[in-house]
Amino acid sequence: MTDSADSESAGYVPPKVWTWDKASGGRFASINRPVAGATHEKPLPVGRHPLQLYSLGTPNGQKVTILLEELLALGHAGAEYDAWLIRIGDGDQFGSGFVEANPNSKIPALVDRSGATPVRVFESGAILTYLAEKFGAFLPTEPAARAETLSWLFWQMGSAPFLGGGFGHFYHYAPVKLEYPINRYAMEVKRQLDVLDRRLAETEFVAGEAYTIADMAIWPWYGGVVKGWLYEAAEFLAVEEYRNVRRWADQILARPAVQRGRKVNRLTGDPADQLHERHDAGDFDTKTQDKAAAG
Ligand SMILES: N[C@@H](CCC(=O)N[C@@H](CS)C(=O)NCC(=O)O)C(=O)O
Repeated sequence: MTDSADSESAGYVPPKVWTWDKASGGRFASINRPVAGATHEKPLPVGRHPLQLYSLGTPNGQKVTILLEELLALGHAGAEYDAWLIRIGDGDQFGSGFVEANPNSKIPALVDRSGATPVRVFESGAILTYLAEKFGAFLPTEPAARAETLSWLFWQMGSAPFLGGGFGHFYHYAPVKLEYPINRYAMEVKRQLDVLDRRLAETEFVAGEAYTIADMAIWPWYGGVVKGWLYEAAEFLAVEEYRNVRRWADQILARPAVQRGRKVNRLTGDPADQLHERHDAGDFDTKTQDKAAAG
């Protein structure tokens, strides 16, 4: 199909200058806007732990809670954290306190209050790197291994928007099903899965023989796809083809810290897997949504 035939079939001719059409609809219409900054005054809550996380249990949020749970499992008591829920569907990311923590208004955002001056960190890849360096874990220091880990971490940061914002949006969330973007992004996502599958045929974990922050970043997205958790797209993408990714996804899921991390700040799925806020290690036993409903 030519470009012009495609735009005719979609019935859209771009105007000379784009303007904000509030009525454009779609799943995220109520929160999407073309300007940055706060919409309302709302300071962020602060708990008793050194690390304050403001997040939601989406794949981008899970990366950080998985790392924090892994650090705690290794015995790093300084990784104790309060995980506060940011309801992005309600616009919490546009509150003044959140915008101070992340001027980009997207979860996750971390504030480290362990020192004399609070340190804000935003962008999940930056948060993973900051915490891995702070605790000296899950990011190799030997230059070649470190380069490989950071390469895969940045691969995830650059690739996942095609999976989520591209494929997931047009296949699952868009109010109309359009062949052109679904084809374009399905092709790219399958290419990305093949990149991972070939890599994971060579090595146990994505950056080599050690489990690193690269696995923690990639797993919630690409592990989620092959497990059939994202966009109801497992059959469409024929994920059974990616045998090495499936082997790796199961291996990561078997880790108790991963199982805990993926529950934190989660608002969807089985109530037993939803811990809306985490302020104490014991919350996993007492405060998941099934316990809340029962109690
Ligand atoms: N590159 C960012 C992406 C973060 C992101 O897209 N967060 C989404 C949820 S998964 C969000 O907060 N969306 C709210 C909005 O767009 O207003 C990261 O990795 O931290």
